[in-house]
Amino acid sequence: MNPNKYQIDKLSVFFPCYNEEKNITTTVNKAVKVLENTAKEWEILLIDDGSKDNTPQILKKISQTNKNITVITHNPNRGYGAALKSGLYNAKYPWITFTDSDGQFDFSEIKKLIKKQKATQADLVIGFYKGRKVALYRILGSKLWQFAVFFLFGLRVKDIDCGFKLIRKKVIDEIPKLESERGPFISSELLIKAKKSGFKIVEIGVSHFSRTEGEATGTKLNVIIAGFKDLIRLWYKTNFSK
Ligand SMILES: Nc1nc2c(ncn2[C@@H]2O[C@H](COP(=O)(O)OP(=O)(O)O)[C@@H](O)[C@H]2O)c(=O)[nH]1
Ligand SMILES: [Mg+2]
Repeated sequence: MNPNKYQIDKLSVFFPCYNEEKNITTTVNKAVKVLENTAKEWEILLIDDGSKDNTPQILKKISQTNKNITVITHNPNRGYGAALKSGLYNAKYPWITFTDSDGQFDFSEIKKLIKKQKATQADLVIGFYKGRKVALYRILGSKLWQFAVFFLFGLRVKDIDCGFKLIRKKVIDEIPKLESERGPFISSELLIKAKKSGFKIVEIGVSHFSRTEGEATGTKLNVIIAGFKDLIRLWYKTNFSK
């Protein structure tokens, strides 16, 4: 085996999963294939966030096939932000990456993110969508959200909530504790806190595909309201409390 084939020494990968029985096996199999040729040492954390379908049983089986794969379970469901926090705070290696478990991203593009990190020495390499495969109203909603984050926090990125990122673990260890649970604010919160702590963020285009199986939850009203509450809470804390 050629030891120089690897692009990175140690990498933690995690996938947030909510009712992904039809997608998760393919997602993990693809990721393992990529990791075997990309990282010398790696782990995959599968975060089951109180799924109501067969996801828990499937995750258990997958984790029994490979000692590098672990399942973290929330019961009941806490939300996307909470799932991301479980992944970020339980990852053990110096670099952490995550993406969706529903097949909407191509995990092999992690190689591009690693290359970009090496070229720029960034602390966070964050994706932006090269053509996001969701309905137009969702793209407009995201742009509005992105403007609110720019207006309130001065953070300007191409896609505030693109679900593919590579992060130095040091960022997670050093920024103030992440608080978002239910809503989509977690991605903004992470970037706002990382930028404020002086970490370098660079962006890279990633492919996006339509969801072919399962259901998206990001457009539910309670999820959107929770996101706005988190946004206002952090803005208030940043500006008015010590
Ligand atoms: N843990 C957790 N993951 C979720 C939740 N909702 C969605 N996800 C996962 O987060 C990823 C993105 O969710 P999705 O609903 O497809 O959002 P979209 O791609 O923006 O439409 C997928 O991998 C989902 O399984 C949730 O409540 N908890
Ligand atoms: Mg999705």
